[in-house]
Amino acid sequence: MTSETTKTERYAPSAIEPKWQAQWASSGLNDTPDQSDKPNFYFLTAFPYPSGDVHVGHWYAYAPADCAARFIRMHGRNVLFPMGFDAFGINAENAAIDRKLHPAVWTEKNMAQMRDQFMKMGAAIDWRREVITCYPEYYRWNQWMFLKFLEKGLAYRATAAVNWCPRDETVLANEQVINGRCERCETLVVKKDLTQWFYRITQYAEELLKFDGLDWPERVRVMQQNWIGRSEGAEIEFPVEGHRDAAIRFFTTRPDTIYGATFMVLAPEHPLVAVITTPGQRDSVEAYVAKARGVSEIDRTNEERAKTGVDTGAFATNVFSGQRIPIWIADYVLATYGTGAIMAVPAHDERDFAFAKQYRLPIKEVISSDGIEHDALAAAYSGPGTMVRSGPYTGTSSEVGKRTIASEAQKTGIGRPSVTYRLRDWLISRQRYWGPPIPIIYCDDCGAQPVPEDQLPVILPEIQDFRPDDTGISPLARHEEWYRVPCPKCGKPAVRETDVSDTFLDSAWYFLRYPSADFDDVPFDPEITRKWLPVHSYIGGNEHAVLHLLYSRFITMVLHDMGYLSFEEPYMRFRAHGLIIREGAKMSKTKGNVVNPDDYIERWGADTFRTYLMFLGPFEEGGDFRDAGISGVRRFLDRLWKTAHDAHTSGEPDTAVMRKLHQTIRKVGEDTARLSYNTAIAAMMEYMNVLRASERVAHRAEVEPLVQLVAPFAPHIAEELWEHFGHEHGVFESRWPSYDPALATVDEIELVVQVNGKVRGKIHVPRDIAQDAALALARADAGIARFVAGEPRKIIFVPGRLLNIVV
Ligand code: ANZ
Ligand code: ZN
Repeated sequence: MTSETTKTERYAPSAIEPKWQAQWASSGLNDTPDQSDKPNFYFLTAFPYPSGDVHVGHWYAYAPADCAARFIRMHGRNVLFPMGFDAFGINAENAAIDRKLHPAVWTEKNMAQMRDQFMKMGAAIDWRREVITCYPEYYRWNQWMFLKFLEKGLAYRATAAVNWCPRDETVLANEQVINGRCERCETLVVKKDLTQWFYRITQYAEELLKFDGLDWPERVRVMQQNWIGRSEGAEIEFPVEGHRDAAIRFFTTRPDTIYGATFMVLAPEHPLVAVITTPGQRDSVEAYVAKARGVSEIDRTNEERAKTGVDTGAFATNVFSGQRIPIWIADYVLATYGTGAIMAVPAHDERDFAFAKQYRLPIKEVISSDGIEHDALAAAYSGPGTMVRSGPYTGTSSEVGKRTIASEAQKTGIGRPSVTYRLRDWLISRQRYWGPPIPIIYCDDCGAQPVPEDQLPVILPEIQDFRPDDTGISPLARHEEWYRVPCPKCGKPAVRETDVSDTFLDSAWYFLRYPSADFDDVPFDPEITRKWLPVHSYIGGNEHAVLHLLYSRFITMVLHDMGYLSFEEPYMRFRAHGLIIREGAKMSKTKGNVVNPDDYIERWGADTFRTYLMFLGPFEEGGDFRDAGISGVRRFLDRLWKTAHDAHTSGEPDTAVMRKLHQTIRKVGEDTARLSYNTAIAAMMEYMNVLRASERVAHRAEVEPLVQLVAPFAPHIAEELWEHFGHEHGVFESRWPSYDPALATVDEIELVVQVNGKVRGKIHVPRDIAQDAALALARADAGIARFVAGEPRKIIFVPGRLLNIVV
């Protein structure tokens, strides 16, 4: 069919978008089979919690992910692109409480709405595999895993001073406390003594540091490594005077400084405090201990804060120097790190130095940078050097000293080399309603008994008084009819655990469930799992860098070690998307500047909105949403529409245009593969300009491949134009166009970009680039974009040399 004869209709997204969405749904285009003649590829994006609104932030994560999934499909892969809802948890529960609805009702309503919004985005989701974490068919497997962890000693119950969020009225995992505040509601977290369930993630600290074979951003790996916080050193003990059995064991990363340990400090919560404190010091010690309880961890670890403490009156012996050294308590020593006690070396540790100054304790230099002994130190010296005033070790380098002192301590039986981690076990109990009940039954005679596997799931009952309170007792504990059950072991009356488990446990393994969503008898089918996993590509937010990603890795490693999985890492490639702002400002409801996707779809169409979100900045860095910018993208699609409709088939395509086409195919392919959407779109726009600049009607061979390049970004218009070109099968069943390497080589130059006359960067561009295309590429460069706010007032373009943007 040639198009010269057909009358060109106007591009009307509102007509074609619903049409194709319905068509894709009914043809099952997005229903990915478990096996096909193409290799499988699992493309995952972090599932949302059912807030009821697929907002612009979601779009910013999901539209590019959808683009990548479609792109990979066009490269001949059988791509699984599933979606679900992280439906349990405090967010959903609080929102339901605010609206005076039951969380189940609220969640259901929202999920329906959000599915609809995903459809309007044109997302190629395989909905048959939807995973909803608040359904018993999902969370029974959380409970099953809990039982498996319990069997292996990886789940345990302990009383501990745990993080309590007074606003959410529940305990939090350490990972959910950010700078001393609740990760969710930012309320200051306090300590509370409670008996809780923990997962022994610390047992996997070493494994979690590895990242073998993973393609992850360096930044995320470093964040996890810092969170795990591995420290190498030694554990050594000093005897306490007058207490035969009470040696104080401490962890140090600097055994080489041991001759400079002039006092010791215990955490106020240390169990030996009550044992060793002398009668004369008892009152002041007890007062200090009581006060320390009210101080947040963030304050206790704040380097700037004035050091406080109290003398216990007791003395220890520094076994190495032979000196008698006082034992103090101070809140800068944490009960939960190392052994909760330190040897204080004021000459070489800043905190100890400040403390010694405050309380006039002796400061003894034992490491010297120049090997010479100095009399007074103005500040702690924490660098390396030569050991001085250190008995037989004097003259030894500090690096060597670290090892020799540790092994000497080991020889004499008072210590050993040791490794400490900052990572704490994962507290999984929550005193809330909206989560999976922890499958345990307490019997007076038999203790904590697991619910037998064949009695799973322990169904969360539908109760109306599900609000939390500040007692630390769960809402389910108000429901005798639910929690009174016979002991599974002896049959006597017993009670269920009334806490539910952390939502982060739900999301830690959801990716395993998608491929096996249909299976009732296993959490994930071994054969299906082998076909799809591990996940090839995962896109999520930066906020997941530690919490969710670390938990997922842990759960995967445990399931691997139990023999359920053949791989140890869940996500081979991970990329975090950036955040978008609007006209330079953070979007917020109070400012009233939040972009509502529905308004934009109505005005511009989903294809334009999607493409603009991918165009407005580098995906991993985020960008600035500008209403003026979106019209440029729409103009591009309008032109594509017209050019495709006008295209003819007579004669041969233009050689120069074809050269540019091959260069464009290459660039769009390479850029999209590395999620550099903005530069890929800029390249397509540039090509469009070349097509139009040739002042002739384009040949079909010059346009048709462009429709394929556009398809992952703007799927509806591409499908429509592909059909217009007379193809029997849809554009997503077509293969991504290939390029001729000889034609695709680009003669590139370095173009200097100025903003208001100041050089702000250089970009690599084809020698013959046109002004518009150069401008688009310049604006796609993050370094330059920072200086270009709003629409430029004037452009000065010297082809092949310089672009000056006046704003
Ligand atoms: C003596 C010493 C001398 C230390 C010196 C440092 C420098 P990282 O690197 O973070 O692992 N420490 C040990 N347990 C502690 C606790 N529960 N609360 C507060 N501080 C504690 O830090 C290890 C160092 O932190 C340890 O090495 C110990 O002080 C202190 F020149 O021991 B050090
Ligand atoms: Zn019993």
